[in-house]
Amino acid sequence: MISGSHLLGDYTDRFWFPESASTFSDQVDSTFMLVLWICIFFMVPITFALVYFTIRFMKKKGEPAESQVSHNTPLEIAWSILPSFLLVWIFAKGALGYIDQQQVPDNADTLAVKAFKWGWAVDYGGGVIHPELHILNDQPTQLTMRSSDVIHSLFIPAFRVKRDIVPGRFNDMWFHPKVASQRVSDEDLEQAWADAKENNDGVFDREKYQFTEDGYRFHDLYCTEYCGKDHSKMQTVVVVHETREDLNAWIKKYSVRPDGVLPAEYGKLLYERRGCGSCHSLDGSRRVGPSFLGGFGSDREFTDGTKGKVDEAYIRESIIEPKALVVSGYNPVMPSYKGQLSDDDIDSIIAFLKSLSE
Ligand code: HEC
Ligand SMILES: [Cu+2]
Repeated sequence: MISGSHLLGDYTDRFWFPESASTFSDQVDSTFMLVLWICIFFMVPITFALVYFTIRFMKKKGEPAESQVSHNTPLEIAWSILPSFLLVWIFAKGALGYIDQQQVPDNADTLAVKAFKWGWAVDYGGGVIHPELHILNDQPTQLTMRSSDVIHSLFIPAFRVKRDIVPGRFNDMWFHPKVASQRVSDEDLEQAWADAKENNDGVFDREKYQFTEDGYRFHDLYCTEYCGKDHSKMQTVVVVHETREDLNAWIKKYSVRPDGVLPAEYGKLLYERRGCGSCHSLDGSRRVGPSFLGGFGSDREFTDGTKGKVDEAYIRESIIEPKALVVSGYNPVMPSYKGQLSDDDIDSIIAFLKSLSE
């Protein structure tokens, strides 16, 4: 799980904009700067004139106020028409940028992204679902996004793209990344893992090392629509791969339980990667759902009045069809993972839950 509630990336060497990493960035930044400079251009002389006139035409105390305002038609026409050209300029520049962002190129890669309270699930096909967004450099990429609960909003500051994700419909966005993420050296990666095991219970702190578990530098991706208690933790990373081979190798690495990894260990990995932790704790505390600690083998009462025991079949059903039996005292808000977790994945999760009750 990600700790803290700030961004993962390090912006200390930046004055204000994050890195400009997509073909949209320059357009968005120059529009912003245009508006900013127009504002400064007018604000400075107007402020000076305001202060100057206030002093210049001040009346002594007791003198009656008088008004000599009369019309100056040419002046009024000029200050109405000239600024309207500026407004049209701003509008045209903004509209052209907006139209670009609406027109998805035909050759774009498409990825399905699901937002949920409080995390992200990117579907890479073939059953590989991962919270990080991995894409190919110099390749237009479209995200088709949906939400399993409330309104979220996906924001990638380095790409200058942001769009709401509304439950019950698909929203999409696209971008064209133009800077590949660096890979750190194998030594640095090994050292970070050694540090994580020694000092952090094996939890890899991306914010501390400034690269991912797999050794890639990254951009931030986070939710910008206040969506509940852990909204501020709804953040992940974007990695831009240099080549298609490198991207596919990364995807393959996450496609099945690797050789030699025990089901219970893999179940813990899935628990972290797939965001079960935002609703199920491992320490006995109550979150949106019941804690996994000591759950296996215990008795349950359900909202339909029936009773049962937490066993393999019940866990499997809870994951595939969570609304079939809802534990008393909880709301039926768990999303179904039908088709998104393989049999082996579910067996691994069951093994992990068992290990928490031994
Ligand atoms: C949005 C919150 C949420 C997420 C995310 C979530 N769950 Fe749940 N889960 C719940 C709630 C609420 C319940 C209790 C109500 C019910 O039975 O549906 C529950 C119940 C369960 C149960 C039955 C627990 C018991 O002690 O009776 C299991 C097993 C379970 N979830 C597994 C998972 C797994 C595995 C994941 C991740 C792949 C997951 N859940 C993700 C909210 C969530
Ligand atoms: Cu959100």
